[in-house]
Amino acid sequence: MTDQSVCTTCPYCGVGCGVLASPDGTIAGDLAHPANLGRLCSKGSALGETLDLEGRLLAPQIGNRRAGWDEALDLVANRFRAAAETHGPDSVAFYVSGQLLTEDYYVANKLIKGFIGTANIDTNSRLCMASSVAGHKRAFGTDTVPGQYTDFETAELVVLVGSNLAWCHPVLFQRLQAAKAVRPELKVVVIDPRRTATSQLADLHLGLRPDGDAVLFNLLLTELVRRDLVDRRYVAEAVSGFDAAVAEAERAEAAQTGLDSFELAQFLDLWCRTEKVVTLYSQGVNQSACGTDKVNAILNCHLATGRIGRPGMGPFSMTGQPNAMGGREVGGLANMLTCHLDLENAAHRDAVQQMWSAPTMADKPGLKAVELFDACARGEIKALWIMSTNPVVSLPDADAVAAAIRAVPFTVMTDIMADTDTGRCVDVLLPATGWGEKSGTVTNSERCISRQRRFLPTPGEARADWNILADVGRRMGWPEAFDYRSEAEVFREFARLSTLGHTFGKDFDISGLADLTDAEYDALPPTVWPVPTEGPSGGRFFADGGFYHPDGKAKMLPIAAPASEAPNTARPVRLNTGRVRDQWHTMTRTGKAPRLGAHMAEPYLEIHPGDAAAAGLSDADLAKVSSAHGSAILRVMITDRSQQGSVFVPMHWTDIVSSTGRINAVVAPTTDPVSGQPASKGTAVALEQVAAHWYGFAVSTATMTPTRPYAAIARTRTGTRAEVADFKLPDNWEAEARKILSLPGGSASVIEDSARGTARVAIHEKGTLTGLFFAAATPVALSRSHVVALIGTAADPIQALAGVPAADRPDPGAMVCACFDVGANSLRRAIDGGATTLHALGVCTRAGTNCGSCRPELEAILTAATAMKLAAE
Ligand SMILES: Nc1nc2c(c(=O)[nH]1)N[C@H]1C(S)=C(S)[C@@H](COP(=O)(O)OP(=O)(O)OC[C@H]3O[C@@H](n4cnc5c(=O)[nH]c(N)nc54)[C@H](O)[C@@H]3O)O[C@H]1N2
Ligand SMILES: Nc1nc2c(c(=O)[nH]1)N[C@H]1C(S)=C(S)[C@@H](COP(=O)(O)OP(=O)(O)OC[C@H]3O[C@@H](n4cnc5c(=O)[nH]c(N)nc54)[C@H](O)[C@@H]3O)O[C@H]1N2
Ligand code: SF4
Ligand SMILES: [Mo]
Repeated sequence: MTDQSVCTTCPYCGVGCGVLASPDGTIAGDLAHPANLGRLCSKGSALGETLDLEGRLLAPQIGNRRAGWDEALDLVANRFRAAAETHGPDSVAFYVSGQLLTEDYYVANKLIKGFIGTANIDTNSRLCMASSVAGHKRAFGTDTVPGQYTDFETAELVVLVGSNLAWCHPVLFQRLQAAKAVRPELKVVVIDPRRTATSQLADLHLGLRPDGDAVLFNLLLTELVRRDLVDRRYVAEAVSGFDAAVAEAERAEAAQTGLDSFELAQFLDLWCRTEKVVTLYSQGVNQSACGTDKVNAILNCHLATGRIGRPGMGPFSMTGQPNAMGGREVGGLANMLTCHLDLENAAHRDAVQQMWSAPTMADKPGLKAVELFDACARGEIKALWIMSTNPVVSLPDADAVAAAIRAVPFTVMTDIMADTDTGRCVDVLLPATGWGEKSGTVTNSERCISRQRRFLPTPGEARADWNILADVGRRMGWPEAFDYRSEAEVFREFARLSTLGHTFGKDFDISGLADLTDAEYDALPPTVWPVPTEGPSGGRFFADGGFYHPDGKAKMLPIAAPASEAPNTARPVRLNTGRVRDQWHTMTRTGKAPRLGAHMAEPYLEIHPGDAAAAGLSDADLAKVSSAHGSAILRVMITDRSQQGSVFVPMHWTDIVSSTGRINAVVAPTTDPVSGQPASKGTAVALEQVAAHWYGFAVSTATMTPTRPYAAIARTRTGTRAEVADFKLPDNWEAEARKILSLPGGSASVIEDSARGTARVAIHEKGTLTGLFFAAATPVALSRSHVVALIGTAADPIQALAGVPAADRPDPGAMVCACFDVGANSLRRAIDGGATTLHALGVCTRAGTNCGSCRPELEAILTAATAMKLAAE
């Protein structure tokens, strides 16, 4: 690292890894950070490729014109004040994000709940953690994750429910993998309807029926009772509701899980006879119409056995975003107050109001995300401010969300990027400083508060989110309450407020940090809360009870099986959605990094061979996926990783990079009745083949945009690449290619074969190949990585149009290792050459030797190659 490197925290997932970052873009893992001990995944390692200013929003914009800050903020303050005065405070709303820093989040909450006087602030955490929050509160009386990351390493059994940890929390996955390598007796069970990179590590993969989780854990509860494994003392002293929970669980029917009796028995037996068990869960649990029930079904089993809060055991809700946890601390959700206090408790409200010297105080829960945008559509919201989230891509029924935003008379968005799907729908854009340019704190999944520190200059006129919010607060008429000069001041105020947590017997207390000097705040090391003024800090919760319901006990809840859905003949397939390894949500940042774009370069539909046959789909076809809400067109990827009846589509593609890949246009806005969290993993859809007239692949030194009925753009090291398809033949292939490639200049070489319906165009300028375009009547079959590598070189255009690598340039194949650009073909060649272990592959090709995110895929390739060899012998 350079001398200028700064210790900061990764802006992506809830693992919350420590990063050493330099202004020149050099990035390394922080050996001293307890979350990662020096490791970084592919996204973290590629952070340096995302820091350029291309596409950034660098000045406020009103409509399409650039404006000064004074004009923009006066407008925002006036319109919000006017809306609240004319239509009441509930006509105003904020929609914020688990990617805001705690300081930003705190100021947003204070402004709207204490000063504007409405709780109409919800966050994208509603789409993410709401069911866990609700489940925790129902069971523990508080929203608290009891355990620590080290529990994974000391457990004897780790059960991952609805979590693709290998791709979504890769560094924690690596810690688990390393622990298992040292202690092979550590067993791992993965519960997920589809096989994933995570199941590669599993001793047992339970491909249960979607939403079969609550029934599965009910079966476990009854098995624990049957085997007399209930911790009677713990239950008597610390738990209520045991009998009712068990009585309901006894109604569970094994058939509802869709598992065969042998694998079910294996799981029950493992869990029952292993004291040290951690059950980690994520969006396969939360994002469901019965998500909160799933959470409580899991918590019930840990409570009944007292396996909670002790080293190596406990339930563990994995947070998604870097500050999902911090948002919960400041009370970011519409039904929460700051510092784990209750919005509906008058004493709590009064105490906060007094500390804030606030003129008013929201006294009833506000609208939850999906309801909030429904209210926008009905005309009930007159002024809306969206910060650090891209709801036109990430909320279900997303086309309706876009229309709802457009229906609000005054809308503002604070973002770092100039052109986003949501930004296209709003009136005012305010430029925020991004990661590396701003400073504050985030809290990760294990309650560890870490500093994000500035190491880059402020670009253009951008300002920190807390600073923009505070300025609007001052302009709305509250100069003293929002008179912050630094993020440290905001943090101290928040820490001071958390003494109220202590006063009211809540667990969230960081009052021990209330007197940090600016220098101490700058130097704050990773710190696990609670941090009270006196007494021990950090640690686990609930080993000896001490819950936060009025009786001090935890509650076990009776969990009924979800009602079975009637078969839907018009839309017979269930749409499951989620993440890919190398993209972050709506791609505004990871989409910039060439090495991250290569892993999965277009939106796809993972489908079982049986479903594909039923829908008449072949590999690499285009398929239209439609629901009652909308449709998307995606590339077909046939695989038995998906179970029959259920397809998987990644959530990341937007209108900025694709014409038809924004999958939330299809997802139904069904929500969990308790938490209000959308069921993003279970929409009924129909599938049909889309027969395009021609299919194409294009690579260019220019920035291409998605202009054809099917198009998906990804970054490359020399420009962009695109997959395209259209329903009509162009009059002239060269003109068509130039339009797609965005290359009006240079000379063209064209090879057309109208009999076979193929056309190939190379554009070259001054001896350099600037664009290549391949079109065919069927999906173009050629090595993408080979073609991509030719752009910007002096390769002969006609030879390049052959599309096949010359003997001296072997085709690397689909990219697997993002750090060293190692493709599947290169790996297979190395295996054929005798590299039959992960280590040997690393020595031969370097694959998997940097961030390690691709190791599960390397193992899968090794296993498949070994199986092929065995079959051949
Ligand atoms: N690479 C990458 N990493 C990320 C993110 C990202 O965008 N990209 N985002 C971060 C965020 S905010 C979050 S919330 C996390 C999410 O992290 P995860 O929850 O691990 O990720 P998902 O892919 O959304 O879903 C996990 C799995 O749930 C399964 N699933 C679907 N239905 C069911 C079901 O009924 N039961 C069970 N048991 N499983 C089911 C899916 O098949 C999927 O494999 O990832 C974080 N990390
Ligand atoms: N179908 C389906 N939908 C889903 C999910 C799913 O699994 N399936 N998962 C859901 C989940 S768990 C989540 S968390 C959401 C995530 O969905 P979003 O929150 O909508 O996704 P992001 O792309 O992370 O959006 C962050 C935005 O903030 C901007 N930004 C980055 N840094 C800053 C900053 O410092 N300040 C400001 N003001 N802006 C900044 C980025 O450019 C980007 O526009 O998606 C949800 N939607
Ligand atoms: S696991 Fe990867 S994305 Fe998550 S915090 Fe660590 S480096 Fe960042
Ligand atoms: Mo999330």
